[in-house]
Amino acid sequence: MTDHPAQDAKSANGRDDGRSIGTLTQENGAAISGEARIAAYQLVDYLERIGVEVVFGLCGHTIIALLDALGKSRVRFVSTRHEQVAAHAADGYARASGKPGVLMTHLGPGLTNATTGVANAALDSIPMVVIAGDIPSYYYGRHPHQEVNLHKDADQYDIYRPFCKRVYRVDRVADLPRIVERAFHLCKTGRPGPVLVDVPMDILSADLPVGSFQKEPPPVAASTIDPSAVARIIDTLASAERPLIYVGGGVISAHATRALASLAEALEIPVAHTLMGKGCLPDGHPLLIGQTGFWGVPIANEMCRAADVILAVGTRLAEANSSSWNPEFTFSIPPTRLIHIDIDAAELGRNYPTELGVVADAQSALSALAAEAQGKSHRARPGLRKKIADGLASFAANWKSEWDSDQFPLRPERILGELRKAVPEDGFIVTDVGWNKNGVAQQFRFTIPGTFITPSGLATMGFGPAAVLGVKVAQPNRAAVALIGDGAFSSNMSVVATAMEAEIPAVWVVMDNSAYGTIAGLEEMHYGWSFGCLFESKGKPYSVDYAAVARACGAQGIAIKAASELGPALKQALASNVPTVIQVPMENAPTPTPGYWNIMDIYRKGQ
Ligand SMILES: Cc1ncc(C[n+]2csc(CCOP(=O)(O)OP(=O)(O)O)c2C)c(N)n1
Repeated sequence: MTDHPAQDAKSANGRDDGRSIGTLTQENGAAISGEARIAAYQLVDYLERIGVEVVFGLCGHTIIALLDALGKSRVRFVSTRHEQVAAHAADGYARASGKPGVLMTHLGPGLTNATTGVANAALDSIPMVVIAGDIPSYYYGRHPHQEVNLHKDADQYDIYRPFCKRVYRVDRVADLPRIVERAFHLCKTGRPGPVLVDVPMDILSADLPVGSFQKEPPPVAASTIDPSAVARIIDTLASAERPLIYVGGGVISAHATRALASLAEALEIPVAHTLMGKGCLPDGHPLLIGQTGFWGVPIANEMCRAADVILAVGTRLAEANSSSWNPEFTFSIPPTRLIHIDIDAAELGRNYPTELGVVADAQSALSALAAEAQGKSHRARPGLRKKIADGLASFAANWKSEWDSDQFPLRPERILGELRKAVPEDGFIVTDVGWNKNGVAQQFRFTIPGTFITPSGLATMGFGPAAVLGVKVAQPNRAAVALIGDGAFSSNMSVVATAMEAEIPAVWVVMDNSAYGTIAGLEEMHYGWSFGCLFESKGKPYSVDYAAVARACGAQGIAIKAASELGPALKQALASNVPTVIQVPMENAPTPTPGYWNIMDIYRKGQ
């Protein structure tokens, strides 16, 4: 007996594990005899062996061999109602566990449905392995059912080429072990990202010699920084008048936040960050000045602009956080001097002239820099901490009273206020795009790195409702709340059914403004109305009872009717251990935008 009931059912030939004794053919065509086992079962055994706990996916005729193997293994399979949901859940799992997310999809429409989720992971440098079924290899080019073949036969894997670190198609079963090992190795080394392994269904059902999956991804030491570069950077920072450290998501994913704090404190240097870098120092740290860019905070933009030297670490210096690279708003490089450390050489020197670029892991680089900085004398920076505290306080004064507002529909800030009180410090806040992402990045306080999970590079609406599933699977003992707009929730509502089936007690707080509010606001600002952005029926606001949708799935659904109900509802939801949707009517108020976004100069209203 096994500990999995399904494993006790024997297959028709009396074996329960896909094994057969017979003659096999080696790669060179020579016959060998020995024990063989179907590739799909060996693949799933391998996943188990290398520590894969969970696979997210959706079935199709090309992958049921894998499903049979998964069902008989210890690897958990979370079956979703849409492949985009599976991809975002695998992404959320990777962010909250630090391990690669694993996604399994059917061919053609399954793989294309997952595209958005995989691309979202790619642009946020999230490690992921995508295993996709494909048409039988012997039908390549005959245009079998669901083959992608308009420009090239059997071409589905090329759809993933622009955003995957590597796309593999397995043309011979003997290649499967090597390719799967490479996929797990590549997805997490260097700059992490998704890797696709596209497997024709006949190859999943082919025999492989037992023990073919031998090789495991090698342990890889982090890329380090040259000692002479360390000395040069520390000398530059210590002698600068207004130095600044600018931090991106690479610092969080490399677990380099302690080293960052140690460096900043040793030389008394202020720290600003990108969206993905939020949490790099605990909010409230006296040297932390917050997020830069369009939705940033004024003191962060101001001090970045005025810095004489910036050390940027683990960031792309991307458009949103750099105010579209307009020198009047966030970075003025030159005259500011830039030193840039990143794991990916392609990021160095692209958007700004760079005095020194370093290709290194953020953890090893910041640790080396912090060690060199200890005890080092540096220029005095009188008044720095007061300047930061005053700057942050004067901006926060703009919305301070809204955090307690009793207004109904609620002010978005009140929702943040209740959330901060109800969710433990080590709980996860998973956002989507919209007020939720921008407001949380600007105004919400985090003290534990990695607890803010948000879609940055692709900024995908629909990420939050699904990613929270993976986050909660990765960290079942910590709270996980998705703070999302009604547009985002309605684009992926099937997540509630999946949470019920897979027993994932996620909480979704739906900020309901009956609109794609952020875009509605933009259109209103530039064109005087919000055509195409409001939820309406017969010319009147149209509102969905999302709480009732949750109840229809068997989950908890709570409709908030007064501001004072939100705090108790959150506490109850988190304590209940039941998937819960909390629907919160909210005013469509814009997030403050202290920075700049070039799109504002493009809109032109005509007749
Ligand atoms: C898949 C996708 N489609 C469109 C957009 C453009 N977009 C950015 S914000 C937004 C509105 C989101 O609406 P909602 O979830 O209700 O949040 P709100 O803006 O109201 O806070 C849209 C449509 C996007 N980012 N992703």
